Amino acid sequence: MSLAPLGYLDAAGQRARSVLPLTWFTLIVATVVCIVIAVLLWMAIRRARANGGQAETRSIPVERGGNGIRWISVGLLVSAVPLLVTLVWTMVALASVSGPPAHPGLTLDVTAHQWWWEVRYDAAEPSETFATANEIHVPVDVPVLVRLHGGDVIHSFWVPKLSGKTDAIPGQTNLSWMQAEQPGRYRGQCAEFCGWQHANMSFEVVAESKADFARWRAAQLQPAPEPITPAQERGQSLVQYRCGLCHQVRGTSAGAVSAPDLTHLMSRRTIAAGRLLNNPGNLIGWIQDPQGIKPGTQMPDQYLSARQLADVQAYLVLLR
Ligand code: HEC
Ligand SMILES: [Cu+2]
Repeated sequence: MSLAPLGYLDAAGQRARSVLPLTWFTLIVATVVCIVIAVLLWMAIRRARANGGQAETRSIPVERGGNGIRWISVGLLVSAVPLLVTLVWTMVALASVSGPPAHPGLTLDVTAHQWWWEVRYDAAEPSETFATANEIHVPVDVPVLVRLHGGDVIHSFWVPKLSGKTDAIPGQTNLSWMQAEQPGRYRGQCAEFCGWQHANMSFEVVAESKADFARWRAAQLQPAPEPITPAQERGQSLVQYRCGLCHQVRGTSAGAVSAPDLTHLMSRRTIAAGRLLNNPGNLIGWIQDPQGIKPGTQMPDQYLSARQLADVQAYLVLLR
């Protein structure tokens, strides 16, 4: 499965960019400390070896003006200064990323579920709102406010290249935000252990030009395409009565919202929160055996006949 890389050592958005220098600073300091300690340890071991394997049992008195006290002072200073710098720097970085944008160009409601992400696009008009899953489209250079909700247990929303971590907690709305600088796909991941399939709870942020975003949004607002062939018609009625108690397909009687919205399923690159690439073959595999692919997932195995599976597939691939 090839998701966009989950890199946190470079940034593609304003919010991540203000944390990046601090990340590098602490990484370099920690690496230097590790190397210095390793070298000192190695020197001590060599010295003991040179002594015929016997540790030196000479005691050095720690007294004022003596050599011992001077080393302790130097050691304290060497560790206190970087710690102090890190503390102040952390406060400054926190202050610059904590405030959500005062005038967001787009507001999203993201609900974290075991183990997938529900994404709602708000608008003043109810007919202009829609939901999708595990793939968040945003326009570049626009501050995007993300209201985070917890569907069941505590999860954490993390898009390292664009935005820091913010927890999604049941019964509480936390705010996060991002502002992408360049078009691209950025990997996101649940960053708070939330159960068996925590590792398979990924998503992608797709940053695109304002025109591309407007086109995508207009397409998402459309109801599902109508079935054309008899197989697609059989598939649609099957989806309505077999899948519609969890899934929604707007424009049909499948209207439940406890699972990913399937209205424009085929517009997404992956399924099952990044677990599989979205293609007709993987779709069949998933529908037949979600428990084998993502053990413990909230979608039960469907036990469809080969004919039913083919019909469902014929209908689903229509949902662009
Ligand atoms: C009991 C509820 C339930 C039923 C019934 C159900 N599903 Fe699901 N389905 C889910 C849940 C929950 C997920 C999210 C699983 C995950 O990613 O961990 C899901 C995920 C999916 C996905 C992946 C969507 C995405 O964007 O990631 C597809 C496709 C899908 N289901 C198709 C179907 C079809 C077709 C049927 C009927 C034959 C069906 N489901 C029946 C609950 C259900
Ligand atoms: Cu999670």
